[in-house]
Parts: sequence; structure tokens; C-alpha cells
Amino acid sequence: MTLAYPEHLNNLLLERADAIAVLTLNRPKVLNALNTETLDELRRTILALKHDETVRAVILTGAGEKAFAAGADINELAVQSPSGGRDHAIRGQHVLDLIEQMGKPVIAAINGYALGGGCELAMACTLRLAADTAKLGQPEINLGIVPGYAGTQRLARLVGRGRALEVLLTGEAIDAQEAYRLGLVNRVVPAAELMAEARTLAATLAAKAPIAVRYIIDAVNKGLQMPFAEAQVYEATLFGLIASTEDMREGTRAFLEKRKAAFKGK
Ligand code: CO8
Repeated sequence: MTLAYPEHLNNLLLERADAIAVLTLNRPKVLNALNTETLDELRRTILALKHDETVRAVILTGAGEKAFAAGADINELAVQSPSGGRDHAIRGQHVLDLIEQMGKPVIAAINGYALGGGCELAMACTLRLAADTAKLGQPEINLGIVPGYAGTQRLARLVGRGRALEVLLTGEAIDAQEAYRLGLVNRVVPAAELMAEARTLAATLAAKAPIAVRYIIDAVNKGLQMPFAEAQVYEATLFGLIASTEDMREGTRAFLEKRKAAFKGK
């Protein structure tokens, strides 16, 4: 099944080449703040990328030198009502869930501020590379609000309860090295090399067997929400299912024939 890409994007740039899509949040004047329209464009683009068999890995980054995304758009937050705020949070959570569950690796290339909703967006990605100049955090507490795109949940799962509570309650931005120490980002690289590193990693992942990649992401994400024994059964089921793929045969045969496997996603 394929799904058409949005015909026009006001707030995102999309570039596709060699099985890798680069999706850039493009509101640099407001540090790529996530307004409703941006989130909706993200939702539609992510769905199209998910169903595009030619795309095997996605890089998500921010336009400009300063920010990945400095959070939800505070202009919209300032005027929200209780029910509007709840709807807004649920809509945003849905978009981030789509990213987490799209079944392809999504690499956040964190090129600057990743604050509030921006940090939450990065946490929904499969892996996070940070420029050494990046700053991450959940400053919602300083606005008298709480995170609403599942930041309280993903942060605690990613870095542990105590560390998450410190980041959430102080609201202080932390630098890339500290984010790495906490386990919030996978790697820190010099800012000038961020996109090249992200592309190299994306190319590595894009060459893997796509169904196995999808199952691993799924097993980790779903498994973390299950009791351990059930998660093991889930993993074993996926292990059984993978035996039905041509890629399993190709991967094992290539090893025995001492050659590089060519995976087809079948
Ligand atoms: N929303 C809207 N505009 C923003 C945002 C934002 N999150 N962040 C920056 N901007 C705008 C600024 O207002 C400014 O606009 P202008 O030029 O018109 O004055 C422009 O971007 C440039 O920003 P600064 O001049 O402030 O740049 P500095 O380099 O001085 O500072 C900072 C950079 C430190 C990143 C600073 O901009 C800042 O603190 N931004 C806000 C960070 C923040 O608090 N983020 C969390 C927002 S709350 C959130 O994300 C909740 C998510 C869950 C929502 C759930 C659904 C309701």
C-alpha cells in the first residue's frame, strides 16, 4: 500500500534519496516551535513515509543553526482552554506515537535546542544524535505547565525515574554531553559533522533487513509495556514470523557463502 505525500508543506522540508528521507522542521524564525499546522504536516508526512517502500530510514532535524525544536508553540499554549489543551496534547501524542511506531528507524539529528515538545519529539525517534552545541530539556515547569507530548513517560523510560524527575522538575536545559551521560542521546558529534554522521548511520540501518528492523523496534517498544514473560512470548512470535521471510534465507545463506547479504524487505 502507498499513501500520497502531502502536496504542499508550509512548515517542513522533505528530501528523499537512496532509501533515506530527511525531514526538516522549517520554522527557524521561531526556533522550529511546533504549532498545530506543523504537527499535522508531520502526521501526514510520517504516514506517507511509513508506507513508502523505497524509504528505509528517516532523519528528522531542524532548519537553521539554533534549534531542532524549541517546544510547542507558546503562542498557542497561552490561549488554550482545558478541553482544548487536552485535545492538543492527545493530538501531539498521536503524532509522536506514529513516529515511534512507524516501523522504520527515525534518527533525530539534534542540531540545537530540543526543549519541551522538541525534546519529546526527539525522544519519540528511534535514535538520537546530538550536535555538541545542542541543549535539551523539559522547561514546561518554568511556564507553570507540565509536558503534554508524553515527556513525563518517555523521559522516565529512557533515563530512569530519578534522572527524569530532576530534568522535569528543575526545567533546566542540559548540554549534549550531559544528555549523553544521562542516556538521553545515543551519540554526541561535532556540530559541523552532525548531518554527515546522521546520514552514515541512516545508510547503515537502511541496508539492514527491513522486516527484521521493524520487528526489533516493535519488540522493544511493545515489550517495554508488557510483563517480561509476555514480552518474551511476543519476541518468540516475531522470531517465528521472521522465518517466513526471504530476507532470513538471504541473510543466513549470505553468511554461509561468505558474501554480503542483499535484503529486499520480503
Ligand atoms: N514557541 C513560540 N515561539 C518561540 C518558542 C516557542 N516554544 N521558542 C522560541 N520562540 C520564538 C521567540 O519568541 C522569538 O521570537 P521573536 O523573534 O518574535 O521574539 C524567536 O523564537 C527566537 O527566540 P529567542 O529570541 O527567545 O532566542 P534566544 O536565543 O534568546 O533563546 C531559547 C532561545 C532559550 C530556546 C528561548 O527561545 C526559549 O526559552 N524558548 C522557549 C522554550 C520553552 O519553554 N519550550 C517549551 C514550550 S512548552 C512545550 O513544549 C509543551 C509541549 C507539550 C504541549 C502539550 C500540548 C498542549
